[in-house]
Amino acid sequence: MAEKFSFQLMATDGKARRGVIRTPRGEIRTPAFMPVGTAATVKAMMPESVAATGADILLGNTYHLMLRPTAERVDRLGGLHKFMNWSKPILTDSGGFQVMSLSDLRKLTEEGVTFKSHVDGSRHFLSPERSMEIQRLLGSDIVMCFDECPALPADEKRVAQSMRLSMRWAQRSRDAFGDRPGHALFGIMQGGVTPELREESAKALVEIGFDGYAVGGLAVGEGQEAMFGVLDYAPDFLPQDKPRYLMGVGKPDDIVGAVKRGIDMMDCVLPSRSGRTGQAWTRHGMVNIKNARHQDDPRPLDEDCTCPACRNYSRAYLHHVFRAKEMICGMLLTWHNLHYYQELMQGMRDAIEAGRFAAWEAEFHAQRAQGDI
Ligand code: PRF
Ligand code: ZN
Repeated sequence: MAEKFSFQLMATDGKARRGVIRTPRGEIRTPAFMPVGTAATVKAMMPESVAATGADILLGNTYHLMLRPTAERVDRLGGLHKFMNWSKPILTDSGGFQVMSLSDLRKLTEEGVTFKSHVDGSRHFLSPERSMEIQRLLGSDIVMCFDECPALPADEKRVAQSMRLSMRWAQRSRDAFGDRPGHALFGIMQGGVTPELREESAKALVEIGFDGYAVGGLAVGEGQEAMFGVLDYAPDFLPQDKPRYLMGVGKPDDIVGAVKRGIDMMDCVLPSRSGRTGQAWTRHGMVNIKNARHQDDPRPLDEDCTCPACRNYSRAYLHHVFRAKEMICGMLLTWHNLHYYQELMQGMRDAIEAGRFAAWEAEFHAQRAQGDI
């Protein structure tokens, strides 16, 4: 019999949780940060390097992969893990969110979304059933429900209608996913910044029953204060014994604030994308390597960081390769950023286990307040 998917809560400290997700492709230590591998690659990184930063799981995208190279082709080539040479778990987003933000000429109905590809203008259709099929063909370990995330600004009536559509799609996703031992299906809570809608959404999802629950519809322009406002109550609507995933978050301080409020998993393009635009994240905040103050600086980005960018290269070198638009700049800064993010997660996991999350968080904020020196 196939190994099962499970979540074990090992320790809590306040609302922060330390746990482990077990899958046939390996364990995911939580709180977990998932690097984004949209187009079957974490840009600028070899998969073994991504693993070396400490990542237990990657995120892939239904939307991008269905358009290019197509899910059927990935399936014929042995699945996404083999195709991209990543043998650990992969979570795939369902496509709805990306259709709304990236495609042209979208038409939304009860049945699903018709849209034009941002790659070549071709017409496509996504529905809960088709999204489940694509994620199965890709070989995803953690499959996300097909949902709709309303664009901001949106009034409460529109947010409520959209959330209820997402809940009907969640039931259709559950029915289409079926019973697949070793693979998990996560529901996605919507409801904007309205507590009653968040509660209604959570109840609908729990009634259907999922292996994990995502908080969707945040980090879409509402600001950190409003996001934390929702995270102060929304995780409490979800079962204690299932993983909770905050989609598309975020900056280091967003991540720390989310873990403090009971989130177990996150993903964001920020560490990889900002690496390619010359931004490095360190304990002291964000460093812009483009800045002329680095041009004669023989020191590494961060004296205490053990990543290859910091062990082997100076700020002066990183500045130079940025200015010269050399590819190694994006490679080194992405590696550093992913390493920093994974160290942040390890720091929080250790702190929760030791029951000293509050002290760890105070130190995190104190180091950032110092600034880059
Ligand atoms: N739904 C899905 N994917 C997402 C989101 C969502 O609400 C977000 C919101 N931050 C990011 N990615 N399916
Ligand atoms: Zn480093």
